[in-house]
Amino acid sequence: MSLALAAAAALAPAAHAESGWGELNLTQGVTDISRKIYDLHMLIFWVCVVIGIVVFGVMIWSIVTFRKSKGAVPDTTMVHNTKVEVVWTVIPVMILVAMAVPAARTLVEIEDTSKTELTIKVTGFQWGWNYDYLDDGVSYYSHLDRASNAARELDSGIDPHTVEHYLLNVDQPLVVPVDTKVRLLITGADVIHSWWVPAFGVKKDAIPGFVNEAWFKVDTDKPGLYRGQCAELCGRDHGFMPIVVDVRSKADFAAWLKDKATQQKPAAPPAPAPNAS
Ligand SMILES: [Cu+2]
Repeated sequence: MSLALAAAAALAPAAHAESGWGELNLTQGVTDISRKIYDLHMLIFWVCVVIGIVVFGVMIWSIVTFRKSKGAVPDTTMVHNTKVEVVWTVIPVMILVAMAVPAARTLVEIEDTSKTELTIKVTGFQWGWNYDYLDDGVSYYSHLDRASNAARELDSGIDPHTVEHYLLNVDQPLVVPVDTKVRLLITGADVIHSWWVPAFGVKKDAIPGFVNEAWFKVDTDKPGLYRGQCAELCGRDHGFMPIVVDVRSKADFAAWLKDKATQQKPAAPPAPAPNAS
């Protein structure tokens, strides 16, 4: 048991590396929540490793030590033995309860959408996303970019490998500031979609008639482009509605939002609600 834990401790830093075997692991993401989800994943992973080593260890040891050729005689009192039954029920229950505590703590944090600084309504539709900055009157659609769209067509003659970020690029990304608690109100316009950006630790269903909440707060030193996809099989073009989030500094974001708001002013009043067209 202690040997397994020592091995776990020795191997743990390797899992953080972004190359070699580390690439097989989850990424840590760029938000506090995504890191907590990662830590939770690692904790449960090592609990599973220890359980695996202990169970297989006992099993292999018993098979080798009590084999027939060494004159072992089956112990029939072990069958339906109450003591044994109680022990191997109580121990797993205790392990499960112990794992549920940190998991519940993280879940509560994920669901806590209080004290948000910016609210954006996200509407999934066949096939793309609509982003609506509720407090600023800015609203626009985000579709698969032209290069990917041209290459994906049947007999297009374009090699997808030549298209940068093939099927993972959009015409207009969602723009958000760093170090800001952004609340997303996620809904669907036609069928169920799911807004998923792994680096933020956010994956939430976009269901027609429901408004789901999610939030993220990107680290101050991690502006950049983050990509995701629709994570709910939503029909023919499910694979062609990627998500790109452009995380900018607070000043850059404010300038962008102001620009966008003045651009959209004349067209804004007649639009009653985002509609799939
Ligand atoms: Cu979808």
